[in-house]
Amino acid sequence: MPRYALCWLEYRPCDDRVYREAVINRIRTLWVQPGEDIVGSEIRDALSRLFHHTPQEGSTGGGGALYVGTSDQSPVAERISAAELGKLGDEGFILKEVGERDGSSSLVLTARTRRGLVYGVFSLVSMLQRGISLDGISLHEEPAFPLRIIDHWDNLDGTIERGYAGKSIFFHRNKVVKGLHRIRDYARLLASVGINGVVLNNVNVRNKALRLITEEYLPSVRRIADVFRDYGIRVYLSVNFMSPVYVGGLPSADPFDPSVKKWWAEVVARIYEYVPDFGGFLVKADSEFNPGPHSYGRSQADGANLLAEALAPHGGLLIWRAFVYNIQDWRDRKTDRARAAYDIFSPLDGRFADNVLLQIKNGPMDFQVREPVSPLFGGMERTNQMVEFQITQEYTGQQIDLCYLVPMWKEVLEFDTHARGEGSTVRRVVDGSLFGRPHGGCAGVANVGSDYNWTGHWLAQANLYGYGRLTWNPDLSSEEIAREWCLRTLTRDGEAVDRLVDMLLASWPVYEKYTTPLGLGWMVNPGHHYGPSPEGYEYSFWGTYHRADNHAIGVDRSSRGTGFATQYRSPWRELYDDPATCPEELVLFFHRLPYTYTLKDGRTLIQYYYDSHFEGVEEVKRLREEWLKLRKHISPRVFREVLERFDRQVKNAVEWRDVLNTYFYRKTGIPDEKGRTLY
Ligand code: GCW
Repeated sequence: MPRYALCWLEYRPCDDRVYREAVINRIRTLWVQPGEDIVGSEIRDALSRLFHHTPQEGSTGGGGALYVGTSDQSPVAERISAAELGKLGDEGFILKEVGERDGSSSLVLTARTRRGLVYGVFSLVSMLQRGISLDGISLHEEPAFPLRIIDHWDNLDGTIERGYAGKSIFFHRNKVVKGLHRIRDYARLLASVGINGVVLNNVNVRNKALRLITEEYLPSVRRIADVFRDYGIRVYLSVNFMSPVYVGGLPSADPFDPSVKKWWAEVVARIYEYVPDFGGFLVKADSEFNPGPHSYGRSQADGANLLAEALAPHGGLLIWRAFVYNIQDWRDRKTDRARAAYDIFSPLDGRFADNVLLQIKNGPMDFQVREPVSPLFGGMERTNQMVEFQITQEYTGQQIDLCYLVPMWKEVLEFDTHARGEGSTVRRVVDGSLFGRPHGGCAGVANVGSDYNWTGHWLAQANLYGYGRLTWNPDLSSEEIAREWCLRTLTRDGEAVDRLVDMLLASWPVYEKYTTPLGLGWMVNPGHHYGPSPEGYEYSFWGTYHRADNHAIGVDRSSRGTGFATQYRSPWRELYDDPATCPEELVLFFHRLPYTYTLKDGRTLIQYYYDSHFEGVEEVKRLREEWLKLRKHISPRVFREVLERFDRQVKNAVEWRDVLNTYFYRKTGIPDEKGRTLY
């Protein structure tokens, strides 16, 4: 018995005879560039499992062949014009039907680099799985973002911070795992959706993880990097800013101290001896008890540049997180955590080295079910920027509740910052094009672990898949991505796929309905963050308050309050500033409003909250019913395990409904207009 599923790379034999014949005729012979064993075995494996087909090897010169090789290989160069090949970028590929001299036709799959070939092969495999015709095909794809990274919050003891799918697949009891099979399949899964970087360890770098950058661990890091390299993926490490002290035994980690600079330069040089294509470092500093440059009276730029300078000679990147804020006294109403990143970083624009990227969470707070887009995107024009998404569902149901996040991420990428007039989307900020920056991209916090299905909830695989696909091509719709994933992973039955896609697309709005709609956020149980606790964070030092009393709720972040809304460019700053023009789904993020405030459809705020929670529960029950209708299309194990998750989700939704509605009823004394039960 395999110990894990292969997700969307589990090839179920094709039962469409016509399609099978067509593919076999198109790929009677296969020519793969010598040395490209990985690429060759991927295509052979897929053909044999999907179609029980083993093509002849080598070039016949006639039609019915598939040629796979980089653009400098003669079978490729003979068949595709130099002009066309010249348009290939570093990671792109071309898949094309070409005419042969005898009037027949062949297929060519080519790229400038190995990495491009890997993406091309997996893209071809995806088409074969979905039964897409190769007749007349002419495809040239390039990834939208230069960096497409997955961040792991894995600790060396094997636990995962905010992990909901078992233990780390990299680390076990302070060592790198022995067998690398699963890591290899993980690399295949990631490469198959276009990922090109992986950060192996948690941004909270403690205990043994501090030593990953030393010779104690570098031989093991190399083993992992060797596997990922086969699939074009670079390895990165999270490091602790205080490493010179904690690891090097120096008295200080001050970025201006020459001995600190020297220490980092030596550490980095050693890493590159083991991993010549090492990607770089990810750093969480001056954030949630991780010290940073502020401890030495230095700026965030000083801190980042210190490490960037050590990495630069080797071509490494330094990814610096913008998740910097101070802890707060709940009595203090002036400080606003939402403001922190912009206040700290925007004055430093232009001060970061060219190989530094600022990694900014999608929202100004912390991965809530709904937040506005961070105003830092578009607030810094001379700094490389990355957006950080949370694939792991810390605040969105912890892979017990269904929550397909691609629509949320698309909204973020499509948000218009107006930094350079209309069309200045976050997408164009982080792909580097808007401000002409050399680096940019996306990071997603992984949702995988050692569970058989990798993601706890089988359907949460769609988020991992979707994150990759979106960072490759953000023009794909949420629906297209969901459809691809369902077809490749669950079933080829058209109606069943339609139903599944509808369920996925409904899931985020439904989750929002029964938790904290209108942008409120934060009413979760402290610590683990699952389930409701309306005042769980109200009197803490985390800066995450709603300040409900018996008249009103919410933080006034308008120009009359903390001023957060003024961190945006026009027209957003004006639109957000006024509750009447603020997008309703965010109205309680920006405003403090009385419970009797009238929303656009005429309902009061309190009635909206009641309705939303009652409806949310009904909709979760409907999702469960929909799942029940799919029994005959889904493998028994997946069916059973997903049903078990839906049962838990229904309970969770009921809990949210009853706790929140009761909380508001007791605060306000206002009954539900429809007379439903409040406790
Ligand atoms: O969302 C919060 C999490 C922390 C996490 C932190 C961060 C890794 O609750 O567990 O720490 O964000 O992003 O640094």
